Amino acid sequence: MTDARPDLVIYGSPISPFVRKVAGVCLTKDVPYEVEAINVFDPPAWFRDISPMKRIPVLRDRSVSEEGIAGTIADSSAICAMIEKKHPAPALYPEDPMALGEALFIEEYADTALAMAGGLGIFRPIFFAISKGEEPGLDKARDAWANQLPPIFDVLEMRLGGREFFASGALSIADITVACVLMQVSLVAETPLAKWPGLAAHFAAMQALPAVAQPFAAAERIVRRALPTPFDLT
Ligand SMILES: N[C@@H](CCC(=O)N[C@@H](CS)C(=O)NCC(=O)O)C(=O)O
Repeated sequence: MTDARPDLVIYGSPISPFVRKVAGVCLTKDVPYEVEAINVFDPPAWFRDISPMKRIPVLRDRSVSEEGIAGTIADSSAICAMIEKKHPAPALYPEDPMALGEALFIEEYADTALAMAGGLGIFRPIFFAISKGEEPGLDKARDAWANQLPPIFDVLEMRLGGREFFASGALSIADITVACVLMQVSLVAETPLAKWPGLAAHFAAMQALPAVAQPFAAAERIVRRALPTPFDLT
């Protein structure tokens, strides 16, 4: 009897933009994976061993080990780089050294600055409050939309420079990451980007990619149960 389970397991939840980023990379490369649900705020003891910073996602490659720390990688960026090495086509990391550096910088910028403003500034104050039966933190979210995100959008707009992709003229880890992290805002609020036309076009194109749309749809199904309509933060 053959084992039909995929080698790759993503521990986490599609509500995490970093889980969706890893899923997006797998889908782009047509690599089978499954998501095993972990509540990161109350994880089982074994999960703490494989996630030293108590964060999702963690990847397990069952072809390496089915249990323990062996075969696991914490952090979405490390995970995506590992998947690229194991499944090189289509390449999501530019060959050219400078373009590679640019793509990795945009990935990091989205993972930190954009995730901080959009995730901690907007998604959490709204969704976490609603999930607990509390009033959504709309003042905090409106402040993040009005003050924290515009300078970040300015940077992304400038780096795109009217191009279709952030680096090397092709889809890369940078594009997938920006889209997945920005879509965290879309889960709970409208994301009007008219002031940043290049970013708006990029965002629309990325949202239309099945590899980005499919994990987002899984998150949306969960979020819409508690929040049927995203808020207008303007
Ligand atoms: N740099 C990490 C960030 C992961 C991260 O922050 N994940 C969030 C969920 S979106 C988390 O696990 N948060 C747990 C917590 O805040 O306690 C990565 O890219 O994987």
